[in-house]
Amino acid sequence: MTVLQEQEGDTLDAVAARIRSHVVDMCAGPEGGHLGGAFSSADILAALYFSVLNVDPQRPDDPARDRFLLSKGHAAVGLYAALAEKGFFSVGELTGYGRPGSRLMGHPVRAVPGVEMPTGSLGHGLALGCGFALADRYAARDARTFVLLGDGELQEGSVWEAAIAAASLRLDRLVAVVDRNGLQLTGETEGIAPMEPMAERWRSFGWAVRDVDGHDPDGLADHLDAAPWEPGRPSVLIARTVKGQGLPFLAGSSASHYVNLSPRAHARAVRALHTRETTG
Ligand SMILES: Cc1ncc(C[n+]2csc(CCOP(=O)(O)OP(=O)(O)O)c2C)c(N)n1
Ligand SMILES: [Mg+2]
Repeated sequence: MTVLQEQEGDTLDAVAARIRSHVVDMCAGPEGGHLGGAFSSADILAALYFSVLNVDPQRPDDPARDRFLLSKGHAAVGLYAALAEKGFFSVGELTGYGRPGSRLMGHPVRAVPGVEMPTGSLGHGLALGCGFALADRYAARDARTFVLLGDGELQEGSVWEAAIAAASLRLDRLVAVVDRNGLQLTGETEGIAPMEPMAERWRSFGWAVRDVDGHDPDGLADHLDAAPWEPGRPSVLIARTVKGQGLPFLAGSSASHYVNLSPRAHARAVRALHTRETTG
């Protein structure tokens, strides 16, 4: 039986805090996990699943649903936490993450309720999103498709092919979110392949652009709810984030990218999250 986790009167901040807490627990398991990018996108995921997306965990295949694609599929632990909190499967299932027999693996697959496409090889989500948005148009459905991209992922040329296609097809039901945490696997994106001014780049490709604080879930929800922002143009929200946001000893550091927390590090992380929650 599916256990519904959504709690009445929940704030988006509270949901994001629970997502981070589940991620910390999963990253202490045998598989470890991509904590940094899951933490930078936790507020985005909370806003999407608990305010924006028209999805029903009881009807995950409803043709009229909105779609969400985690193009940066390595942040799977964040997605699993959000899906479990939303009620697509039980929160208890998260303890099986990365263990033999579990469907919750290091990268998401379609066997997991709520996962629209398997992702993990970077650079494909936006093109897939174009396909979903086009299919909705042909079927005369007014659903929207949201795609979450990493900022390092933007170095993949296929992202820009998709950006060109979306603009030329006038796919204004397509919304991209860039998790602009400034870090990729091995260091700073601006040191490796500069992308600024990022808003201008997207604008020049024909997209409507907003450049915002990625750790304000209510603000994020307002922007995403309002898309499309310009008729006939796809929308991209550049969400300014911090990789590992929420854990002082990892935040803003490449070391947060992938972690396998020891019992001691796990206890420290739990304490840090608790302190953050109780002191704001
Ligand atoms: C095509 C491809 N190349 C390389 C990788 C390995 N890889 C996994 S995560 C990552 C860094 C991604 O950085 P970013 O997109 O900024 O993600 P975030 O900072 O949100 O974790 C890389 C290179 C991959 N998954 N796919
Ligand atoms: Mg990044």
